[in-house]
Amino acid sequence: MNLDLFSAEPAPIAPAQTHWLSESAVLFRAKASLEAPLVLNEIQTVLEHSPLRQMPTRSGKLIAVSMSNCGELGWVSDARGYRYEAYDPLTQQPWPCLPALIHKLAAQAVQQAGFAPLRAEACLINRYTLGVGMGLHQDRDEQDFTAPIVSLSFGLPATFLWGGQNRRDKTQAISLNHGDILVWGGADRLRYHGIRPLKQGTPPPIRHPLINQARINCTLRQAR
Ligand code: MD6
Ligand code: FE
Repeated sequence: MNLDLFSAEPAPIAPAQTHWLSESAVLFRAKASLEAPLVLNEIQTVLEHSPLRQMPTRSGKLIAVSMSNCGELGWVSDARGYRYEAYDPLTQQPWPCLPALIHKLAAQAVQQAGFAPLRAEACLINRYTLGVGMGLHQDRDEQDFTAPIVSLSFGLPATFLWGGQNRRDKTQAISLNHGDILVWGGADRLRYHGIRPLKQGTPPPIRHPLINQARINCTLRQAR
């Protein structure tokens, strides 16, 4: 083999693969995988201040996914319903600040997806353990549906169900893997979606207590 040691071309770094799920939804495969250990540390610091908890719904049943938030506003559920709050009801303190790297990764993805810059006021942190999923829902607790949502996934792969504008529309199953970033908005902003109960799967190449037999998902939104 003739190794050209003086080639001006550096070894190409594989670009994150980009998949358009539809008109206004883009999946960037593994886009955050290099930064994952640092992002998980950022999340761990957030959770030391505002711990994960299972929130009750209006009916009194607990949501299976454990949740917390960072940023100016946090998504909460209780006997009064779903809404955004500036204070963590558990600690009665403001939610921890949105960590810098999470913000940077989300802003880059929004730009690459071709959306206007996001005012990321709220970052919901979801943790799924084996057997835990999230039923089909729309994200409609925000005031402005023209702003996109950015979602970052870490840990075990999950099956994301991508539906239509009506609950009964057919869903497409998409695997969300460690380091994947999903951006969606525009015409797709109110699509139904959910997560199948988490199964054992190929673990990511790094270890971190937050993703030991679990999946972490963060969604950043403009809430008001
Ligand atoms: C999850 N995600 O991936 C749940 N919603 O665990 C969501 O419910 C979601 O990923 C709106 C936009 C992106 C999402
Ligand atoms: Fe959602």
